[in-house]
This record gives sequence, structure tokens and C-alpha cells, in this order.
Amino acid sequence: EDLRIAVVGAGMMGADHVGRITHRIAGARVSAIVEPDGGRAGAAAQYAPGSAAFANIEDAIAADAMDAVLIATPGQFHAPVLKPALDARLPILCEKPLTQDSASSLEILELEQQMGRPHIQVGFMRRFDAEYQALRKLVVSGESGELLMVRALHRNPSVPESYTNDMLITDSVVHEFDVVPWLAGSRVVSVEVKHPRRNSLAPERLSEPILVIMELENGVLVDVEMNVSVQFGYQVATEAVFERGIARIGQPSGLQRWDAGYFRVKDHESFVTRFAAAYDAQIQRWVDAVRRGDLIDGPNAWDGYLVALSCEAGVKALHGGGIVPVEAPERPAFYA
Ligand code: ISE
Repeated sequence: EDLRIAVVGAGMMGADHVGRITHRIAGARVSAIVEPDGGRAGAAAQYAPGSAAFANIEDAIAADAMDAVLIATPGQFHAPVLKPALDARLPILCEKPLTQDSASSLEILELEQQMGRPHIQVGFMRRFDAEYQALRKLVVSGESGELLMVRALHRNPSVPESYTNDMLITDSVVHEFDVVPWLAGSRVVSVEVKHPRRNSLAPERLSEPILVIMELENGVLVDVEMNVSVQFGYQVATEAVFERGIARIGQPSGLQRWDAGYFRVKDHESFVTRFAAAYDAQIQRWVDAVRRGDLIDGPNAWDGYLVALSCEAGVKALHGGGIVPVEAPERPAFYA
């Protein structure tokens, strides 16, 4: 029996996941699309023949329309979907961020801990990217010695109108707050934000690019160039500095062209193409875990909570807070 998934939110990411589940994921199908905007719901439904449409999660739960939930709404709408889905004891894959702040994330953790075992996986898909995995393997192996520094580039061609200045941290650097500690095996202890010259091509409401500096507990220093108006394409690349060498991931690897005296390589246009294989792997492993009864196979809600704490520090730093410490409680055994 295929796992019946309700996809909640049929925007860019939700629609992409609907197509992915229908065409590329084994053992699952989209049984419901939960989306209040009829136009978006109808467009996504074309990629999920036979799926039912609901305007809200409560109606979908009442109709017993799914075995599991994939939440792909904008971040501020995650908590109102997570709560009823947890109440219904459904396994959940929740796109990042878990919720908008650490207090609401903590509420979700408390609800989840009443359920015997974790039900929520958070969509930090970079952990499923083959190059990030290779880099982590190199760190763990010690082959190049200890990791000293991480230099990260996070560049978007542009962002939608709904993207606010704080989202530089909560929607974008949120990924580095998860993936770098995972790579380095150490948590974030402080965050600082520096402002270079502003890009005049950035929308008026945004002061960017920004340079985010994070310090990890093991002393590794990380700098992130967060830049969302680069115009030319989508780039997420990292250089890791070790005692005995350097490693790089995320270099353009598409079509190479020589013409008119230039050498050019095709780069990505958006995260949907750059991380397509990572999204596939993430969702396939989640589906397999749910069908086995393990429910999750990837970052859990505690990881989402730690990231929310880093994001709060990041937003404070963005607003002129200087070097902002991040304090995190011990990981409970429930989330080991
Ligand atoms: C977007 O929400 C994502 O998750 C992308 O991975 C990130 O690169 C982008 O900056 C965010 O806005």
C-alpha cells in the first residue's frame, strides 16, 4: 500500500514536492492537497491525479485523507498545521524553519514528547546533498586533519516580495545554522552580522548583502556571505579549511561552453534545481522511514529548535546586537 501524503501549501516548494512524490518517489502518493488558494491548489493537483483538495488541515484530518503530512507553507504558518497534525498522531515532514521562533518551537517539542517517539522531521535538505555528505565524511575521517574554518556562500538571484529583511536570517541563513554544526560536529555559540556596502539592486526593504560570522563550540569559525540579489543565478558553495588541506563543494557543474573568447559553465537558477537530488533523497528516506514505522530519518524537531535559537541570535545581531551568544540546553534523550 502506498503511503498517502497530504501536501500542505502549494506554493513553489509545495508544488515541486507534489510533482516529486508523484513521479520520483517510490511507495507514496499525494492523496490530498491542502491549500486555501484555489488557483494554486488546482495547478498543483495536475501533478497529483486523484488527490482531494482541502482548504485547511482540520478538514483533511476529519476526512481521514492521509497517513502522513508534508508541510510546505511559509514558515509563519507551520505551527498552526503542526499542532493538529500532531494531535492526529500523523508523521510529519516540515519544511524549514520548524516554527518562527524558539518559544513556539518549544511548544511543539512539548506536544511531540507526549507521543512516545519523534514524529517530526525538519526539511533541512542540505544534509541529503551528496557533496555535503562527502564533506562531512572528510571531516569525520580526519584525513585532512582538524577542521579550522568554514567559508560559506549563499547567493540567490532575487527574492519574492514576501521576503522581509529578517528573512535573510530566518529563511536563508537558517540552512547554514543547521548544516554547518552538522558538518563540523559542534553547535553554534555566537553569531555576529556585518554589513558591507549595500547592493543598490536589492529591493528597498532589504539591507544586503550581509556577512554572518558564527563561532562553534569547538572553535571553528564560519563566515557566511548571504546575498539575495545577485541577479545571475543561485549559488550555494562552501570551502572548508583543514590543518592539512582545503575542500570545496557546490561549484557549478553544469554545461561548459567555450565561445567568443570565453569559457562558461552553466550555473543553477534556483534552489529547486540546485537541490533537486537532495530533496528527492530526503523525501524518499522519510517515506521509507514512515513505512517501516521509524517515522523519521533525518533532522528532528530538536534540531529545528536549536536552529530557532541561532536564528533569534542572528536576528538580534542583524539589528545591531554585536556578537550575540547562543545558549542551548542539553539535548533530551527523546531526541538522541
Ligand atoms: C529559501 O526559502 C530556501 O530555503 C533556499 O534554500 C534558500 O537558498 C533561500 O535563500 C530561501 O529564501
